Amino acid sequence: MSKDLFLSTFKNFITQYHNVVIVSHVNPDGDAVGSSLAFSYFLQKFGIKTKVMIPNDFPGFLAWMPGIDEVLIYDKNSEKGVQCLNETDLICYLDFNAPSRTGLMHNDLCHCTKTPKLLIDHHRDADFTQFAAYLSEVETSSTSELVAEIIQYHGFDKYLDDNIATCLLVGIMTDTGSFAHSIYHPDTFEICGKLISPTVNYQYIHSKIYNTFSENRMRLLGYCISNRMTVMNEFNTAYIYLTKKDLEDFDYQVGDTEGVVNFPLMIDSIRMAVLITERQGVIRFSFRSKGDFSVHEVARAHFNGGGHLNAAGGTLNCTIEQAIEKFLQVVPQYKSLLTK
Ligand SMILES: [Mn+2]
Repeated sequence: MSKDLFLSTFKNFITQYHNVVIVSHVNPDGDAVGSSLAFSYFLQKFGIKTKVMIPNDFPGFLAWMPGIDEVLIYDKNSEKGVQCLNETDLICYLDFNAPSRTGLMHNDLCHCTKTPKLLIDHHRDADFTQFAAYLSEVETSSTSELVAEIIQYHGFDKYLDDNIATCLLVGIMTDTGSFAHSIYHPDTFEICGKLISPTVNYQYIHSKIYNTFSENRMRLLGYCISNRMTVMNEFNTAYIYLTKKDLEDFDYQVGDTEGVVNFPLMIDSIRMAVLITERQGVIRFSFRSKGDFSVHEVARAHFNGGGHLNAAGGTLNCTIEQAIEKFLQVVPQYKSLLTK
């Protein structure tokens, strides 16, 4: 399904439905929440009843967003979540494309085989056979940019409001690291220019997202860099690991390690940066890269994950020591690509 076809048939498609659930991925980020809320506000303008549902809690730096109090957090109220899924006549996947990315919600989602599904996403390797309609663009900054394009197609003058613009800016800003990466074409800047207005202040939103650290979060960041970062000069790679105890020592709150993985990339020679954390009984990997080195490939081939060229995630079910050992075995396999 091409983008043109999706856009030209979208209104007819969506207005068949009256009760829509919008779901996003586990450990939701600014784009997951921003694109879902904006899409929800947009659908409400067609008289559609909507519910945004995320598998687990959002990070504290998103708590101020419009509509966030209405979001259903599945792992806090799974009964309500199941009820929502059972009553809906369309399930929209935003900012992910595989049910396995929805954590504990996964099983209940997989039971909804008869409910049609819509996909709006920018991750790789989507299986389109499960979707009644889809907009899947790998070379787009964020799902929020895709939602912005859908709304723009139907007319910003008619459908854009301050809540939608704010949510979309949060998503685009966070998925591009404040417009530092993942920008494939000038449309990203153009569309953001249209979202900003006298009542939607970019600097205010930026400050709400980035300048709201707790003291613990700031000290944890310092600890990551000074005590837990290993630079593997031979492979232009650096990694940081955090044990469960480290997180407890700094009174870890959801979102506190957000952005930590980007710091090693600020070292001139580093092509790949990795954050390895022990959380909720599994080991999580967060990968970032500069240039054309694909961390998506590394995450997919060795760490049960994937994502984008320059940003990806993965998980292993093992101890943190075993996870680091595995990582140290994998890195040399990419030496030629990392040092070219
Ligand atoms: Mn995204």
